[in-house]
Amino acid sequence: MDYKRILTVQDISCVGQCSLTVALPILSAAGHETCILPSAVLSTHTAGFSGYTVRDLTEDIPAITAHWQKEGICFEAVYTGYLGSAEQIRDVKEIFRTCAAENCVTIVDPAMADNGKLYPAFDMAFVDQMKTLAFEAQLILPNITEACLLTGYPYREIYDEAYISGLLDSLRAAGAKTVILTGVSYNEQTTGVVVMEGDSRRYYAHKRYAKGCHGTGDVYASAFVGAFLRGKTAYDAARIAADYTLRCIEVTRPDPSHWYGVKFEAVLPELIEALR
Ligand code: PXL
Repeated sequence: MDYKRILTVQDISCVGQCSLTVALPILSAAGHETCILPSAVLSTHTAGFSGYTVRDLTEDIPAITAHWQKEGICFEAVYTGYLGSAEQIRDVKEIFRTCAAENCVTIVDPAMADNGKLYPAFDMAFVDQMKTLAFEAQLILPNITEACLLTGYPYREIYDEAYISGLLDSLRAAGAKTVILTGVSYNEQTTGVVVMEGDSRRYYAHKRYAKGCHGTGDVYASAFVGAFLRGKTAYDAARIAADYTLRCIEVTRPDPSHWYGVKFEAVLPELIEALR
């Protein structure tokens, strides 16, 4: 089996089933050694809770990575998610250079916005830094809002295939390599992802539930990374991650008290089976 040492850089939301509390178990279940670098510690995620605490760990990162360098520790893949500050993005780009094993795979989920809006912690200075990280990475997983912010392409809630095609052209022109564009839906019944690799663009669609769930972007990206690093093609990894995320939503939907995340743990065996 392909056993990879991955570094994932994202926040710890102590409660809320997103970022590291999702990435670590999913990547481990996918069979990879998963090293972590927390970008910040929050009492909860920022979507739907109020009065959450935040400790930005930007200051700690240079010493942590200097220690890894001294120990000769490097990673076969680096996967970034929700980051703590614009300044921290510079340090993360440095990790791509200093802690990368030969042929290291760099994957950026530019987790900063959804539904046409930036998350509360971020501003356009953060977006500008995120562009430099995203266009350096080998693979990015933006949703439509994030892809618009990365390119300046106008955000639209209602769109057609020509709009998505123009958005993908803009990403490519800006320097994006492989792109997994998430949350692409052309009708009420289905949603899906577009996988763009060079000149190839393929769409994978599946059932859509009217109400989205928090944290599914992180579940999706983590399952994608786990599958891709197990040697699946980008399209197959995108499909496996989409089917898994859909199952997470299905097991969570009957319990309205579980509004803050998805019960991804309950369907990990299905992800493991899909990776066989
Ligand atoms: O799921 C993305 C995410 C990660 N981390 C924090 C968040 C969010 C989305 O709102 O608030 C802290």
